[in-house]
Parts: sequence; C-alpha cells; structure tokens
Amino acid sequence: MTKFPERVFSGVQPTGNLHLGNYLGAITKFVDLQKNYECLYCVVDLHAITVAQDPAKLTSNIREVTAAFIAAGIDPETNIIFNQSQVAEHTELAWVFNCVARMGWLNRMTQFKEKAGKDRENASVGLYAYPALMAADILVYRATHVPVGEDQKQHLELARDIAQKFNNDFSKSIQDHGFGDVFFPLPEPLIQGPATRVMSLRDGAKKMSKSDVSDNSRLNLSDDADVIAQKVRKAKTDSEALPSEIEGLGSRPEADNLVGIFAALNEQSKAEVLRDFGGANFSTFKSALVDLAVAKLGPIGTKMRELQTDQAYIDDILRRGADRARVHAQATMSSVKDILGFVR
Ligand code: AQP
Repeated sequence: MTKFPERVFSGVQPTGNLHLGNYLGAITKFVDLQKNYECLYCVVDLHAITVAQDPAKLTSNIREVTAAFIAAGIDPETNIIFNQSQVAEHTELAWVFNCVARMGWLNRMTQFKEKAGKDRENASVGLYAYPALMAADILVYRATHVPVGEDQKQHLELARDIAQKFNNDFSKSIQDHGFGDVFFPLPEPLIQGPATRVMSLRDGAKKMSKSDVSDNSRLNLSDDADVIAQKVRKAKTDSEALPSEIEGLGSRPEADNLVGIFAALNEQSKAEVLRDFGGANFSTFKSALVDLAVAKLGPIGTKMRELQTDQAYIDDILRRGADRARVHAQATMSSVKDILGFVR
C-alpha cells in the first residue's frame, strides 16, 4: 500500500468576526501540530466568495486571518501560510473533483442546506460545490491530517470519498504512470478536545458563528478585555449551581458550553474544571472565566492589531507562502493531468 508523508492542511475563511470557536476548534490545533508535522495553513478566500463579500472588507479580512494565525503562534517560516486564490491549482483540481463527486453526495451536505436556507434557488453554484473545492484544497497537497471543528466533519468525509473514488476510477492509469496503488491519501480529520463545537453565548443550541447577527453571541479574537468581560457576564446560563460530575451537564447546554470553553482555554478536561468549580454559582465561575479568557485572548488581539498595521509584512508572508505552496500543488496537478490522460 502506498505510504504518504504525513502532512497537515487546514483553512479558515476570511469572512470577518474571527471568534473563539475558530480559535479553539481550529487555530489552537494548528499551533500544536506545527511541532510534529509539515503544515500548510490557508486563508480560504475562494470559499468566502460563495456568499456575497464586499471587496475592500474581504481584503482586510484576509489580512486579519493571517494576523490571527501568526498572533496565535503559528510560525510563518517553518509552516506555509498563504491565501487560496494565489495558488490556481486549488480551483483546477476542484474542477476535476466536480467531475468525480456525485450529485447525491453533495445533496446530503447539511452546511449547504443551512446556509442556502429556504431560498435555495438563489444560492450560488459555488456554495453548492464548496465541498469539492475543500477536497481539492486538502488533496492538492496530498495532506494526510486535517484539524477542523466538528462542523466540518461531513465535508472531510466527502473529501475522503472523492479521494477514494478518484483512486478507484483511475487505478490502472495511476499504476501505469508509476504512482503506486493509490494516488491520493484518505485525509484524516483531527477533531479533538473539549471545544470542538463552541456554541453561541446567547443560545446553547446554536454554533458560535461569524455570521450571527448578535455580536454578543461570540467572543471575537479582536475583542478587548472590557468587551470580553461584558460578553461573558451576559452569557446565557440557567439558575442552578455547576455540577461536580460531567453527567450533570447533560441537559444544560449553556453550562456545558461555558465549562468546555474554560477547559479548552485552560488546557484541562471538563471533568477537571468541574472538580474545581462543582457547586459554584455562575457569577463565581464567570468571573474566573473572564480572567482566563482575557489572559489567553487579550495578548492575541493585541498582537493581531499590531501585525495588521504592517500590511506589507502580512502580504509578503502570503506571497512567499503561496510560492512555496505552489511547488507542491503544481507537482500534484501535473501528475493528475497524466493520470487523467491530458496532453501537457
Ligand atoms: N463554533 C465553532 N466551534 C468549533 N470550531 C469551529 N469552527 C467554526 N466555528 C466553530 C472551525 O473553525 C475553522 C474555520 O471555520 P471557517 O471560517 O472556515 O468556517 P465556518 O465553519 O463556516 O465558520 P463560522 O464561524 O461558522 O462562519 P459562518 O458564520 O460564516 O458560517 C473550521 O475548522 C471550523 O470547523
């Protein structure tokens, strides 16, 4: 069986309001993985335009996500940080994958259903085809590991299905060209820890999201200490004290969410948090959470603001990252063209 070198790829959309969910579900994992893997971290601007974007705002959002990566601790020299639209091979492979993926597979994607809502006829074709582009983002680097939040699990499964179908459909050509048994690895999702799905601070049944109209529903990475304190204090809770055992969180989604956030920020398990706070009321727990969130997020926000004042520095990182990423992507695309039978 073909053995692939271990490589990490993941992306974040530059759609504004980068929040605690993006940070705990994805960016902190990116930081940890750089110790042991070759990593590519991408600002997925082509995904952002699947819904309407203001061009000037998009430019600043691309720089903001880049600044967040660096401020959170990702080293742009040892890892590759870049924006998707600078490496044309993502879209080239996405077209191939549009022809590999089946309509029935895409019809099952819950994110499309949620984002298109009732007005499905008016959703962009890009929003529908989004998961095929996401598969191309990962597989153009033949990445083996993909750190994401829980909400991206279904898209990752689709990427694996696409890789497998490509490997099966073209198995003879793959072997004839000397690429071994299979050409693409089946990328593994890395979805771990106590905050893989951070929920809204206003509604424990809704995911914390950039597009939520209520800014109080999320902690933005750009929020200062006062805003963090205000939002945590206003976060919806119930009237009971915190339980001492994890089972006690079962029917209490808002309490479960805040305990999960505390655990992830403090690098603990939820059980450890409840050992310390079981029996405490929410005002005590929220005060501790404010201190922790300000201590962890405050320096990141400050560093992000500082980095964003130097656009030339950010743009240079993205350009150099894209140059490095393109080397891998072009090699994959050349092989894919041979496998498909294109003349080049
Ligand atoms: N609430 C969340 N909890 C944990 N992880 C999350 N992620 C997003 N929301 C949460 C993870 O963050 C990474 C980047 O996400 P994205 O920017 O590509 O897109 P998204 O999932 O669509 O993010 P939002 O915030 O929910 O944006 P909108 O409101 O525009 O849809 C991914 O790994 C994601 O899993």
